[in-house]
Amino acid sequence: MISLYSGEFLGLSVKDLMIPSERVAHVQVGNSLEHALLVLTKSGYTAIPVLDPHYRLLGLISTPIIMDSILGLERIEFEQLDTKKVQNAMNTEIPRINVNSTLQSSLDLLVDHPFLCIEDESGIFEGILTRRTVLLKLSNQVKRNNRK
Ligand code: 2BA
Repeated sequence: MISLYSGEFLGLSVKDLMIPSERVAHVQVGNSLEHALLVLTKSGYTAIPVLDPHYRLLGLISTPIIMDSILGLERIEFEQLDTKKVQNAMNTEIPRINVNSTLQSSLDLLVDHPFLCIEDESGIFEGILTRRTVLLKLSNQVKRNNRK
């Protein structure tokens, strides 16, 4: 039986596993949907954070959201990419976690969300916690326990 209790996994702080903001692809709230689609395509990610000029977290933008917002009755209206703004299309109902929270409190959220945005007390974006990072840590922990 593998016990995952102990500070070694569940007690970790999200800060320990965070991808820091400077390594996270993001867009600014005033950017056009064309710019957002460019960043998404070039980075290879399907969804990325939206920030304001003060680096506060406002929401997420994704390729499906962009496609949906330029979907006309009979065709995709690509000419709208240039005029529509990220702020009118982004999803603002996103889970947020504090930089000092533990991994245990984030696990339930990661079931439904591929990544969680991390912010400090004043809402400044600090980075993201991804499923990959957590699963990698868990996998290493299980291997280490099996060797004991
Ligand atoms: P997705 O873009 O849907 O990516 C799903 C998974 O595919 C990723 O899981 C990762 O394992 C792989 N993947 C996709 N694009 C990749 C790339 N350019 N380089 C390496 N691996 C790539 P996770 O790593 O757990 O990430 C979960 C979600 O977190 C991603 O979903 C994306 O929306 C976001 N994400 C991860 N790293 C990011 C970063 N540096 N900047 C912005 N968003 C990021």
